[in-house]
Amino acid sequence: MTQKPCILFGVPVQEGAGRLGCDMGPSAFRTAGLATELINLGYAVEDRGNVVPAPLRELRHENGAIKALSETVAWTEAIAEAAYRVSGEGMPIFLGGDHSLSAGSMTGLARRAAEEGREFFVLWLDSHPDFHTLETTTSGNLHGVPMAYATGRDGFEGYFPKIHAPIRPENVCMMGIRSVDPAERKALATAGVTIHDMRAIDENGVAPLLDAFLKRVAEADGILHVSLDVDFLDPGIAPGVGTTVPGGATFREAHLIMEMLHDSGLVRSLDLVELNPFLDERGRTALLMVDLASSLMGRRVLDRPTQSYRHTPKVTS
Ligand code: 5AB
Ligand code: MN
Ligand code: MN
Ligand code: MN
Repeated sequence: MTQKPCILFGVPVQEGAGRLGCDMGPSAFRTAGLATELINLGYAVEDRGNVVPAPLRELRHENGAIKALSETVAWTEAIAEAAYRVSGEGMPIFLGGDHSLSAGSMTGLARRAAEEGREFFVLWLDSHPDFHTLETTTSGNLHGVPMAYATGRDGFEGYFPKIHAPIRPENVCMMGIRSVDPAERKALATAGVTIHDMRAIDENGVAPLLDAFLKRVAEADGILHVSLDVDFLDPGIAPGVGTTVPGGATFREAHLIMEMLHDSGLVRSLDLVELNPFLDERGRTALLMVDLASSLMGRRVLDRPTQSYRHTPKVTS
C-alpha cells in the first residue's frame, strides 16, 4: 500500500500572540527533526517551506484592544488557501506559529471537507478555548479567537475571509481546558462544544473521554483535524510557550491521546502551534512536540498493538 505523504507547512506567524518568538517555531520543529522522525516511520515527507502572508489591507475595528488585525487577516487568507489546496493530497502538518494559524487551517480544510460531503471534526488540545470574538477579546491577542471564527460566530465578517463551511460546534471536542475568560465562558455555555477540562481528565483519565469522541467521528464517517497548542501540556514538561498555565496534561496523558488517535485511523491533518523557541530550554519543548507528532503518526513501543480493553474504531478509507 502506498501511503500518502506528510506535507509540512511552516507558518511563522507571531502577530497573534502577546509575546514575540513564535515566528521561530517552524525552524525549531525542523531542527528538532520532525521530517526525519516521519521518514523513519515509513512516510514520504514533502516540506513545502513556509507560507507567505497575503498582501496587507488596512483594517480598523472599534475594539481598540485588538492588535495586528491586518497582519492576522493576511496570514489567515494565505493559510486557508494553502490548507484548501493541499487537503486530500496527503497529511498536512502546519508548523506554527501562534494559534491564530488555525483560523486559516481549520477553515481551509473544512471547506474542502464540505465540498466532498464529509463531516469535519476538530480535536482541540489547549488550556484555552480560543473562543473570543473580535468584540469580546480584552487582551486583543488574536491567537485567542480562531475557534470562534471557524465555528462561524458573529462579528468576523468584513474583516476575516468569508467562511465557506463553518465548523459545527457539536463537532468540536476540547481537552485540557483550564483558562477561560468570562465572555468565552458565557458563549461556551450554549455553543454545543464538548469540553473536557482538566478536572474531567483528572477524574476519568483521557482514554474514555477521547474514545467517546472518536466513536462519534467514526459513526459520522467524518474527517478529523487535530490542533495541538503547546500550553495543553503542563509547563513543567513544556516551558517553550508564552501562555503557560499550571496543571496541564502530563507526558503520558498527551502520548496516550496521540496513540489512540493513531489507532483510530481518523486523523487527516494536524496543527502544532504556539511553540516559542525563545522561551524554550535547550529545545526540550520542540523535541517533545515532535515526539508527540511521532506517536500520532504511528510510533509504538512494540510491533504489535498494545492490549486494550477498548475497541477504538478502525477506519480504512
Ligand atoms: B492560545 C486569553 N484568553 O484572550 C486571551 O494560547 C488567552 O492560543 C488566549 O490558546 C490564549 O488573551 C490563546 C487570556
Ligand atoms: Mn490556543
Ligand atoms: Mn492556549
Ligand atoms: Mn498560547
